[in-house]
Amino acid sequence: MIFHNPIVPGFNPDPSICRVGSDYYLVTSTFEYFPGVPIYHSTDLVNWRQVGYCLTRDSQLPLQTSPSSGGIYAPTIRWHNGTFYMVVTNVSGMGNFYVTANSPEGPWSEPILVTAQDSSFWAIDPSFFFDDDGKVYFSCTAGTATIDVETGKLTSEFKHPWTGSGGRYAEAPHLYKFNGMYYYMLAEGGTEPGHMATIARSATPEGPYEACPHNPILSHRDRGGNPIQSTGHADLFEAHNGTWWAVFLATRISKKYPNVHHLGRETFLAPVTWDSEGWPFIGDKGGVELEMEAPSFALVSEQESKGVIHDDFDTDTLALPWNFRRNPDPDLWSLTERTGSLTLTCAPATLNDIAQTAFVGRRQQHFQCHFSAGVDFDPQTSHDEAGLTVIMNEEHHYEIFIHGNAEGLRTIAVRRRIGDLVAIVAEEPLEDGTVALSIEADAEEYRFGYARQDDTIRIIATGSTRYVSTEIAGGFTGVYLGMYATSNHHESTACANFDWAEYAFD
Ligand code: 6LW
Repeated sequence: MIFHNPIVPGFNPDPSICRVGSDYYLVTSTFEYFPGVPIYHSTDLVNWRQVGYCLTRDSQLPLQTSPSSGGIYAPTIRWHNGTFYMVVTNVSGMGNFYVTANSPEGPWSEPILVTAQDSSFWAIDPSFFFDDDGKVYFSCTAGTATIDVETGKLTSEFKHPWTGSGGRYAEAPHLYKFNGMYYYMLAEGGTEPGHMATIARSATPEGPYEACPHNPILSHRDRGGNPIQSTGHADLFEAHNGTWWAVFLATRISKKYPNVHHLGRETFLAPVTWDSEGWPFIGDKGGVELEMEAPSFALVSEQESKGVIHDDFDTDTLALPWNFRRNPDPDLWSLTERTGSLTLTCAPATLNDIAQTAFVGRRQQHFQCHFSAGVDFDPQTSHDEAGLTVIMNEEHHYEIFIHGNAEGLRTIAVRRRIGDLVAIVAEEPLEDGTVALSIEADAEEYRFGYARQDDTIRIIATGSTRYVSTEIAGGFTGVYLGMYATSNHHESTACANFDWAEYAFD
């Protein structure tokens, strides 16, 4: 049976996985988005369902001033003696810390900071390894040290067990014990197309480590034109049936734009094979495919290839896929102000600002998708606007929005911001009443439109996927599709009521 990669599509980079019996839990990086670090559950490695977030409170996740691609980098999840540990870095403040829980749904603890013996340290990509003798090792880009997991205090100096095979940016270390040997895996080459996973091993955790003779054990650096690029940042594990696997990040490119990607770095799965000398390979000698042989226990028929996720905002908590950019300001959003609607108050901050905005959005997870929402919005001044956005970061985003013009009439417009070029590319008058705003996407472009009542959608502008890609916009995230409201740096009490929102994909 064949399964489809990516197993967790859309912006879900730096995956880490742990197994509890035949249950698997996976976490990914979230940068400036709130809540942070989604936790996904699977029993078959190919169907994943989000069960919560590890970081749900301001005290765990201060991101108020985080720029795009600041905040939360590269979590590792481990389970030991009945406790889940999720260790991660907040590069916009807290540094390296971990939270613990008895159940993956939470509650997760307050953060425990990782503190070095004598001084502070700056590093990313933290990981825990629980050895059989009770020692716990903390690895990160600064090296490996022993740690007291009750207090977060490191109990030895950092030492690099192995510095890699010579690629730039040796990072994402994970220390493991497999078949009586210690294995130390790294990512090298940077997270772009030169990305790879490399490994070394030793009879003791301290070393000396011997490099795998066939490093890299995963890379598409020489597979230009392959629809999958930038494979790396992996986590290895043995499944409950004795087979071996890796999860790792990779990007998908389109035929028209083979040198850019806009859906972010996504989570992929591939089998791991061991050679007779005890060295692993991920996939087919380091190469992976969009379709691969599934684990024998996988329910491949359930893997979703199309679907509609519709939200009527009838509950008093937001459904799991929705996120804020940075910590939400409770004055800017509500599910109770108008029953059955998501209300966003026009915030002074715009999507261009590194600030708490009135924004609720979700990952774009598929090239081909349709994001739409019904909105009731009466701008009070010509500064008020509300609508839908395709956003990669503050400097690269497209909007379809309703606003009031100087004559006090409503108009609907499409704006594209590409770096320092900002343009309204379409605008037309709009009668009173609720409107369905619509963004249709394929691999190459977004089509912005709207519909009144039961009318068909009228497309008024397009925007290229290329200019919201990571290679153009910079950073580590992927495109979000969201609802927003702003008063463009003025005071306002105008509210936009979103009665429903829908994400459909095929
Ligand atoms: C992460 C590093 C990386 O910390 O990108 O691809 C950084 N690997 O390991 C941000 O995701």
